[in-house]
Amino acid sequence: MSPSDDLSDSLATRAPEQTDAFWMPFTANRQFKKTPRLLASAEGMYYRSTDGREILDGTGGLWCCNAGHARPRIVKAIQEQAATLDFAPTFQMGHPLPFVLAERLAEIAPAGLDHVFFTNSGSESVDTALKIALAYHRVRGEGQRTRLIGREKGYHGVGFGGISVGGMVNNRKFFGPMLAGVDHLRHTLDIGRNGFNRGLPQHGIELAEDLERLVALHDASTIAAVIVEPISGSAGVVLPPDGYLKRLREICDKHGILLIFDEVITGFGRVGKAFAAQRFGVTPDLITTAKGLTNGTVPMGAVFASGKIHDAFMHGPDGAIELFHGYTYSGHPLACAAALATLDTYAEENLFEKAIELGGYWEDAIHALKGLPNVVDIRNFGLIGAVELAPREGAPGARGYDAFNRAFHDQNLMVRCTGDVLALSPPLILQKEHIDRIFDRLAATIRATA
Ligand code: PXG
Repeated sequence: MSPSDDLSDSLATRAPEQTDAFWMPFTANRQFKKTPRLLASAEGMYYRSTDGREILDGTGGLWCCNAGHARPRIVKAIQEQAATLDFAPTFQMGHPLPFVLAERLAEIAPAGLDHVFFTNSGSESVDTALKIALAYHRVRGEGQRTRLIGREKGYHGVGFGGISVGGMVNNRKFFGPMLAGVDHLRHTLDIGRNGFNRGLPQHGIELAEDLERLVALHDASTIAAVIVEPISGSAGVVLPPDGYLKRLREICDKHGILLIFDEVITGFGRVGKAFAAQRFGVTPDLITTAKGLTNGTVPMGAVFASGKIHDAFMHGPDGAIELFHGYTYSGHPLACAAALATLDTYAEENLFEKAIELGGYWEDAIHALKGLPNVVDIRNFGLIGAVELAPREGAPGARGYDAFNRAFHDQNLMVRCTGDVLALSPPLILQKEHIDRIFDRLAATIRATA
C-alpha cells in the first residue's frame, strides 16, 4: 500500500479535523458540528461510527440501502466497471449497460411501464416525470394541459418542480413563487380517526374526491398530471387510506389526467413487491425512482413511462430528437453496473418479498411501543414504521430530534426524525432478531427522552 492509500483510508474513517467548509444539506449545521454523528464504514445491517461503535441501521441509510451495506456483488461490479469504462456519453452516443438495465427494470415494473429514462437522483426523476407529462400532452395536441397537481405534505425532492408540487412548508416558503399553475390535494394524515391503526388507514378514502374539487375549479382540460407518493416518507410516513389510490386512478382516467407515483422510497421492495403500485394494485402512467435502484451505492434515478406515453413522442422525421431533456450522467456506467448487481442481489435473496414475510412481526413489534411516554401515534406498512411523539410545548421537532440523537449516541441505533416523528425503513435483509433489537433500543430511547 502506498502512503497516499494509507492517508485516504484514514481520512475516510477518522473524524475530520475541520468541519467548517462543508455546508451540510438538510442539517442544523451549527448544532451538528458541536457534536457530530459520523459514520466511517458499514457492512450488512450495521454502520460503524468514527468512534468505533457498531450502529444498527434502522433506516437503510436514508431509505436507500435496501439490501444492506457493502454487498459483495455490488462492490465488485462497481470496482470492475470503474476499470473497464469509467464514463461514456448517452447523448447521441451510447454504451451497452443502460440498454441492458432498462430491459431488466421493465421486467420487474408494473405491466405496461416498459420504458425507462435515467437520472441521478429522486429530485431529477421528479422533474423529468413532470416535464414528460407536460410534453406528452403537447405532442398530442393538448398543450393547454399545463397544470400540475401535488398534495399537501408531499415530498418530491428539491428541484423547483419538486418543491412546487411538494407540500412541506419549510421546503417551499424560502424559494419564491416556484412553478406557476400548481395546486394541491389535501393530505391523508388523520390521527384523530386513524390513530394507532395497523397497516392502511380505514378512514379517508373520500379524500381522493378532492381531485374532483380541483377539476371543478380548474377544468380537467387544463390539468396535465397528478403526482403523489403511494406512501410518503419525509412528511413522517403518511399512508394512503384503503382504496384511496384506486379512486385517484379512476378520477384521473375519467378526466384524461396522467397519474404519477413517486416511488423514490417505496420502490425496490420496501412494501413487499418491487413497487408499491403492484402491492396496491394500482398502475400509474409514470413512476419516479432512485435510492434503492443502486442500493444507495452510486447516485442514480429512473423514470418508468408507459408505452402510451413513450410512443406518443416517437413521431416526426427520423433525425428529430424526440425529447429535449437529459443529464450528462443519465445511464452512467458505474451507476448501471451498480444497479444491475443490485437487482441480482434483490432477486437472489428474494428481498422484494421480505416486507410481506416480516411485515406482521414488524407490525407487532412497533405497535408494542404504544403506551410509552409521549407516543401519540404509530403507523406501519411493509417494512416502514413511524412513531409520532407529542411536540414539546412551543418547540415542535425538539423532542423528535432529541430522541434521534439519543438513539445514535446512547443506543447505537440509527433512526430518522422528521419533526417529532421517528421513521424507520431498515434494510430488507433484516431478521427477527434485528427487529427485536431495533424496538428494544427505540423503547429505551423513548423512555429516556423527556
Ligand atoms: N421523492 C421522494 C418521494 C423522496 O422520498 C425524493 C423524491 C428526492 O430524492 P433525492 O435523491 O433527490 O434526495 C425523495 C427523497 C427522509 C428523507 O428522511 C427522504 C428523502 C430524502 C432525504 C430524507 O424521509 N427522500
